[in-house]
Formats: sequence, C-alpha cells, structure tokens
Amino acid sequence: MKPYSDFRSDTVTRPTEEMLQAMLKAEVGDDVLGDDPTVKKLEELAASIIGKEAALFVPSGTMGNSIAVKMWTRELEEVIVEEKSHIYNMESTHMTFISRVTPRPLPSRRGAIAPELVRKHIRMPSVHTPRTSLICLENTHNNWGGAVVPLENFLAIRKIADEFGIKVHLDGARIFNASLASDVPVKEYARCCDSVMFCLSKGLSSPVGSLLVADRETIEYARRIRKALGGGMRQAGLLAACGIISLTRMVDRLREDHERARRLAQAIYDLPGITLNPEEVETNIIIFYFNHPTMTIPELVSRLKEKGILCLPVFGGVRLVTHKDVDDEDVERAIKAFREILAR
Ligand code: TLP
Repeated sequence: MKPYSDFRSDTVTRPTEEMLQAMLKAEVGDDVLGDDPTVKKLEELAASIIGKEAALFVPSGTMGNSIAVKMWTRELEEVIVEEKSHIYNMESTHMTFISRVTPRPLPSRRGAIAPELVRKHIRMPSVHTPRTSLICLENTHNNWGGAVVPLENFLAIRKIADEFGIKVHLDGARIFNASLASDVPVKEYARCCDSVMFCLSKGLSSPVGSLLVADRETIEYARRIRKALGGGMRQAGLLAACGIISLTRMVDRLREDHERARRLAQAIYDLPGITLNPEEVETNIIIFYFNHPTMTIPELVSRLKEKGILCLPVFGGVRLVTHKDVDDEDVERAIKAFREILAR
C-alpha cells in the first residue's frame, strides 16, 4: 500500500505516462520570442475550447488571475469579488499589491452573488469613491466545496455588467468540473465573461500551467504584463505538450472524481462532529465543518495522517479533494480511517 492517500488537493496529481512521452517528443522554441510551436498550439486549442480569440499560457492560476485584474483595471478603481473567493482570500493580495485596486467582497449563496447585490454595490466614480471596473466570478467555487455556480447567475451578472460598462473575469480554475457537473458547455459560461482563467495542473493533471483567455488585443497586452511579472517562459513547449493532453484526454475523467467525492461524502457525513450535506457535494471537493466534544480540527487531521490519509484544514473545517491519483481503494481507506477515528 502507498504510504499516503493524498486528498489535500487535485494540485498533487502527477503527469501521466502519455504526458511524459509527449514532453520527450515536444517541438520547442523560445516562447518569449514567440516561436515555440507547442505553446502556440496549446494557446489556440484553449482559445477554441473557451470560445474566444486568443489565449496566454501562464505558469499558475494565481498569475493568470493577477494578469486579468491588471489588464482590466486602473489605479483608483474597485473590483467586486465573492467573499470566500480564491482570488480575494488565497492569492496573497495581488489586487492591492500588483494592480493597486480595492476588492469589494460580497456574500453569496454557495458562490452565486445575488445580481441585485452586485447592482447595489457598483460605484460611480467621484472625488470620494472609486469606479467599479471589474467583477470576478469563480466556477467551480473552491471554498464553497466545489459548488457549481449556475449559468443563470452568470447571465444575470453579465446583464448588469453591460448596463454599467464593467468587465467580468472568471476564475475558472475548475471550469471543466463545473461544465461536466451541470451539463453546461464551458463556452456558455465563458460567453458571459470577458476573460477566463483555467488551470491545467489540477484535475487535468499537467505538472504546471494555466491559461488566460480573452480577445486578441487584450491577450497581447496580457503577454506584456506576464513578462513584467517574470512569467515569460522559454522552452515552455515541454509543459504545453502536457497541457494539450490535459485538454484532449483528461477532461471526461473528471466525472470519476465527482463520483468518488460523492461516495466519500455519503459515507462520512453523519459521523460525530462532522457537519456536511452530501447533496451539496457536486464536484470533486468536500469541505465539512467539524465540532467534536473531545477532538480539534488539527487533531483530526493528524490522526487521519497517522492512518495514511492526507487532507487540509480550511476555513474552520476540513477539505478533501478527489483527483486522478486517488482511486476506489484510497476512498475505502479514507472511509475506514474516518469511521475508526470518529467511532461512536
Ligand atoms: N487552489 C489551491 C490552493 O491555493 C488552495 C488548491 O489546492 O485548491 N483559483 C482557484 C479556484 C483555485 O482553487 C486555485 C488553486 C487557484 C485559482 C490558483 O491556482 P495556482 O495554485 O495554480 O496558482
């Protein structure tokens, strides 16, 4: 048995054999000079899947989101974000650090901010107040336990954004999970947004990389921002070769992750101390709240580790993520560990 079943994140996935072979054979150039054919191929593929003109290969989701905020805003402006969003909570404050704009966090129902609340918080510039120039959405929503934000919410927010001439950016780190779980094509979500960032290095199993997708002119500007942030990569075709496999071979497999997460949630939701609605586990992330008479969250996490199960404490709860490198056996091992530790 392997030493650990790693449920900390889908970012821990290792490249597939096919990816390693593709790396060996990849045709490369110098992408900063614009002549890496494999990067170009990946960017064209990403743009066509998302349904926009152009894409930019970036080292991480955080850099993709940072560039998106920078390209759509100027100083003295404000950005509407969801209060538990990754871009607001978990990206080391790049909005203020890089773009020098203020985030305006709004509450939501499982990641979907009520459109009227968005409208209420749009600010007209004055000597006292910033102009709202961008709305950031997230789908699936990580800190809401991989919740799928419904397309209707996207459509309603797009309508308001258009009324006020505001841009919409989607942190679609896991947009393929959202699409499979809701049966809504990624293009439908993307159509409501001016730019989309998605990750190759989560459930899609590439070792490194994300894409930022938008209209051609904006992506050319994004390319300059990427260089300024130190994200220009040279023979990046080695990584892009894996990305192409992620997009052509790894998307449908995400359904297995959703199935396993549901099974795991069903098996542990009623154990002592756990608050979790298994019906709300829509994709590959389980977040449960934990309040036990004799055990703290760090104690639970460390007892699980002793039994070979790795998971992460988050926001007063615990997160478990399913992905390519945890199979049915790992799920059974996790269920057994939870039952032993939290025996009634
Ligand atoms: N999320 C990571 C950690 O940062 C928590 C994870 O393990 O889930 N948007 C969303 C919705 C994300 O979940 C993440 C990564 C990112 C952006 C940033 O991507 P990276 O890690 O490539 O910078």
